[in-house]
Amino acid sequence: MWWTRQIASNCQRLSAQLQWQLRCFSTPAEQTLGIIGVPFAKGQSKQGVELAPDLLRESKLRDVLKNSDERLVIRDYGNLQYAVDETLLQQQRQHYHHIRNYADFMACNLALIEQVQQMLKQNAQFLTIGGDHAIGFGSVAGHLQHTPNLSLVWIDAHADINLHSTSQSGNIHGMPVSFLLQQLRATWQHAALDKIAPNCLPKDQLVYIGLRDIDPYEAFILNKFGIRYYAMDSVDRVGVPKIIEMTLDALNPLNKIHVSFDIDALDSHVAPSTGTAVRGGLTLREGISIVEALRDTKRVQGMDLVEINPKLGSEHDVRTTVDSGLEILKSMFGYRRSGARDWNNLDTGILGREL
Ligand SMILES: *[C@@H]1O[C@H](CO)[C@@H](O)[C@H](O)[C@H]1NC(C)=O
Ligand SMILES: [Mn+2]
Repeated sequence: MWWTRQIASNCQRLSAQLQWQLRCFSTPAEQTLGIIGVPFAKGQSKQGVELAPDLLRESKLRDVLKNSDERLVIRDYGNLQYAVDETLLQQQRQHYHHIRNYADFMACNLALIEQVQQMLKQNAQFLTIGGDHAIGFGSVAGHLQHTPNLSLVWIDAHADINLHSTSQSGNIHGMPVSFLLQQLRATWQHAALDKIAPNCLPKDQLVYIGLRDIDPYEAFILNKFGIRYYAMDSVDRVGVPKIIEMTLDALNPLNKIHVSFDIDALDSHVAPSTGTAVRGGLTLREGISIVEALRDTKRVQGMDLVEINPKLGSEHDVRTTVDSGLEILKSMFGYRRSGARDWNNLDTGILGREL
């Protein structure tokens, strides 16, 4: 009968429309990811880290992320540009001439602070690709200006919490955390931090994982302020699951989370191409476990991946390091080794009626 066909076709249309609407609602704004490359290499003395953002893009970063969660909408903002002005050069000459490239460090991070806020206005989450870890300051500080109630998980072989007065190398990639904490701000009294990044990180909302090369003054600072850090000896003693549990217990459950991942947190077998490799680090599986667990909180809003240096080691070393970095990103942005996923987007039609 014509009218049954009519009803059937109306139903089909309605159901298609409903499905389309469901799809729209299940692809909410929270699936948008902004990416910025920061080819900054002046926080340390080895050339090459500035090549990592473009190398990751050439290594199919976008496809890897897209395959980890097909609902992700990726906006790549290219590589950050900055210009050094006379005020910063003057600050450097007068107060910070004993550390390397202060003016460049500050100019780059000022631009990054703006960029991160811009990305968070337009996207639910962001990824900053270094460059060396000096850019951790701007990435987290920009995040804090947008989201004052923030927790930070710093996954690294090093604590990166030197002051200009305690650093032996003068390399500023070993100092970014000291710019972020309320308690250490006074040590940067000529940097005008209250003006450029007024929101600080409370020391109880910082957790380190993976440390194994801590300078004496850094150890003093960590202990004096009671900063939580799970060095590799803790990983050995209690294992990664317990460390994740203690980390999540320590962080305010209402806060968003920033994950700053230095590739040198991973063992130098799986991440050889990095400037300050240290043996005895996290296995790739441990690294993946940590980011999977953080991701599962649904609170991660920003991430850094830094210190991949394509000019160090053999071609094979570089490939291994980039692949490890991509595995970490894949798990952070939704891939699950268990196969667990959101079934809504799966076309189950091909399974036939039995399933
Ligand atoms: C941040 O936390 C404070 C309490 O610690 C709370 O009063 C405030 O509403 C929070 N802000 C946001 C934006 O959630
Ligand atoms: Mn680091």
